[in-house]
Amino acid sequence: MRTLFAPSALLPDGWAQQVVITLDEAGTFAAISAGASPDGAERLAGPVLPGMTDVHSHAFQRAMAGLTERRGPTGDDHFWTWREIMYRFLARLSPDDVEAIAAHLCISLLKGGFTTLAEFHYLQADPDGRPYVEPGEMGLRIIEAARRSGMALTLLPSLYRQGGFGTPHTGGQKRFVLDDAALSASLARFRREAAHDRLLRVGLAPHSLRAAALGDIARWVATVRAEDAAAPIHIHAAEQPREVAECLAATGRRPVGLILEALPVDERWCLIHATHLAPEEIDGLAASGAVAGLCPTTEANLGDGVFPLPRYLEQQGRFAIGTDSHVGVAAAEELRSLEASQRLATLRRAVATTPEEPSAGTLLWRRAAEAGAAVCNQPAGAIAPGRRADLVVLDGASPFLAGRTGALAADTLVFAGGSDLVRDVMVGGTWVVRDKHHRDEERAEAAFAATMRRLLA
Ligand code: NGQ
Ligand code: ZN
Repeated sequence: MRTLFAPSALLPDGWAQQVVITLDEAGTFAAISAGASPDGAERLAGPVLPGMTDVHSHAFQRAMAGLTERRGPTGDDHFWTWREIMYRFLARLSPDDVEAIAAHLCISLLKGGFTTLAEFHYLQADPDGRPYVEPGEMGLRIIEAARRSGMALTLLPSLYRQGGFGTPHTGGQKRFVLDDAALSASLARFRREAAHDRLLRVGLAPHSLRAAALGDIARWVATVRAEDAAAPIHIHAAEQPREVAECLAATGRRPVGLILEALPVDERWCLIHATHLAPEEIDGLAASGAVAGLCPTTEANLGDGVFPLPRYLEQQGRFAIGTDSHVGVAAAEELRSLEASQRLATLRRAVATTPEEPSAGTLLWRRAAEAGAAVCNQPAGAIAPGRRADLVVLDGASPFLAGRTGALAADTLVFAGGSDLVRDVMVGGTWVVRDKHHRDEERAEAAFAATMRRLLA
């Protein structure tokens, strides 16, 4: 047993002061007591929050951040032209490249307050579109990168079979497609890894209704759930108006409505983006218990649109955050961008609040951490007995946090700070970031830089 003392800590029912946190040997919270004495405990350097889960990542896209911000030849630049650039970028990536990119990414995310990463893994085949000889080769590299960093990982191999509703996949998409045998072999390999790794979980990511037929999705969800009833299912949905229009044309239904109606959606499903929703879809998604996986900095970067948060929160909808294309890598930045998009759309302030929780920073962090961990099948997401000890300790010595604790510290972090205010990060009882430093960061930075120089040469 180990005890930590926090001047203030974000607990399941709000901020508490003078908190003693007891951990057991397995790295799980054993007891939490507020208003306690610091005697004999390790003193933490500032206010403490539960580690955040990053529910949506395509790790390789970190290497593209900043490379796609130029006007194209026609001046008509949007999500679908970005996607073409992305396809050209990934065509040459090797497993070594992906591992170097992912290793650097994990460290950046840990320093940004994320303790778990959900990798929506669709870059699965070799450059010719054939399965790697070693089943799950690319996913194993992401597992290796996460392990070296100390970050928890939920790996979600993707079901990707077609280019659009009923149309074949294109050349740029050939690295995403695995046939049934290859996808089964990958899943079996990842499950073997998870069997002896307490920080690793495995689920399934049907890419989207565009990229897999409804019947295929239903069949694969049933197969995966038969092996593991708790397996998370993540799917992209309704990110762009064109996707909604194509779905309507092909099926007569909007994507989120169709997913809710035709698939066994429950609280272990995460609908990524879910940006373009009709009112009944907002209510239906909230009522299903599924989580909306919002990726605010990427959605802004790609020109996706604005998620209807006020109505969704009124309906008690659950949400989590993802860094997706990794133009941002800090939990605070995602939450700030989420609230900012709402203020721009509604001309209101303090949108993500309730009379009971008036601090937007507190509400956003606590709810995203709780729903994010749950929908990635990770026993984390709150500072509470029985949960894995994933902690983010703020830099109490920062002049910016002088005189601010509790909700004011959360609001300062979310609305005026970022990775700079994160001092120490713990995953499963182990410190992985100490005094703003990760033990592997110099090596990971050098490998990432070498990879980038080669890719850009
Ligand atoms: C992805 N990214 O899978 O990387 C997608 C683009 C698609 C985002 N949606 C590809 N942000 O949706 O077809
Ligand atoms: Zn995505």
